[in-house]
Amino acid sequence: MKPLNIGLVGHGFMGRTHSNAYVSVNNFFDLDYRPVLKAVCGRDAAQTKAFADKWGYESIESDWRVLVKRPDIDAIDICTPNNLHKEIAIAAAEAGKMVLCEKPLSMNTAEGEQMCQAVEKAGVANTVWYNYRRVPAVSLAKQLIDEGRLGRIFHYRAQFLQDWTISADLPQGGTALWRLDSAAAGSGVTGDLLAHCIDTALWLNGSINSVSAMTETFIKERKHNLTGKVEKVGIDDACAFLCRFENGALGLFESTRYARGHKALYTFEINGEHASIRWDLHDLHRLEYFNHKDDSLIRGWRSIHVTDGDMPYMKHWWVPGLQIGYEHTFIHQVADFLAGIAASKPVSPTFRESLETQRVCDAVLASGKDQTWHRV
Ligand code: SOE
Repeated sequence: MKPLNIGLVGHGFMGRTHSNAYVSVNNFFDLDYRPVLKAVCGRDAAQTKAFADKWGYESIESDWRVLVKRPDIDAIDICTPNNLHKEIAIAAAEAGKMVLCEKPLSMNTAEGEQMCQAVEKAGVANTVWYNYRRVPAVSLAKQLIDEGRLGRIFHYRAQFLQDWTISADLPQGGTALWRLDSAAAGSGVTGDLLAHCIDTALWLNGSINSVSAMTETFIKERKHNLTGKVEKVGIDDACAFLCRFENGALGLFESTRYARGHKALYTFEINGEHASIRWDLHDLHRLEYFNHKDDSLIRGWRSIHVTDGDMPYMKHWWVPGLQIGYEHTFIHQVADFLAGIAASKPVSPTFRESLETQRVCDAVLASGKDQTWHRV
């Protein structure tokens, strides 16, 4: 196996999911490449060292500018807050490195476009970690739709509900709470959660043409961890939007961090002419399927346990009936990325494909502001 030397920037929650994927992937997938954990980069030397020791990174860096220039690094993996994605990705591409970037691609479309141009000009492999595509049940949904089993699609409905920011005492900004700080995150639930729903929707149901959104910031001021002062909150706490897809389907999307009782409830339902499907992250190994062509006496919603070897990704895991979870979606993305570079083929979603999600997010946020329909 050829080594692929990884330089990871950032070692929070996503740094862990990606590192776990790198160390596990070759145990389950037969690939030409093997990720080597060369270096992890972080601002706090003690924390970065502890992370490196835990996951097996060979070295640490405190400045990503040094990391991206290291000749022993092949691929830069960006797990930082969103406001650093652009600068790091462009510098990495200019240094000839492959780039794997956490979602969302960028703070906005304009930044994302610059990132696309940088990786395209450098001709380096690139991908964005929209991991939910690679839940086997979600990949199966894609297969069923592409096979035409749903027929014409009329409705696409998705929600991503959380409740972790309800307390007005929760500060914004800094290590764990940068998602609440618009300067670091760009937006709130739109870029953080709806971006997942939009990525899946574009993949499953094609382009979105126009959107009409409402956004709300329920807690208007929060103490800022970096300045110590109470500051205006610039993110959207909740967002709901209607949309029209290119294929004529109507879309309905909702996301909030104020849905008491819901921690990470990502669900979608798609209604077609012949069949419907729905999926729920809390039951991620199941795909619900209703086929109108079934004999009417036994017609009803069936719950497909997506664990058989002929279902997407599952032949690489255990035996039929034994399910896998959240962390495996990242392993699948690494496996696909490594197979892609071996075959010199782009790995979806590329930066360019993810820019489409960014465009929809921008249109949603603009519509939330002026309360009119926006074309994407
Ligand atoms: C936010 O809480 C978050 O961690 C997102 O940033 C992730 O992308 C999502 O998968 C789970 O929720």
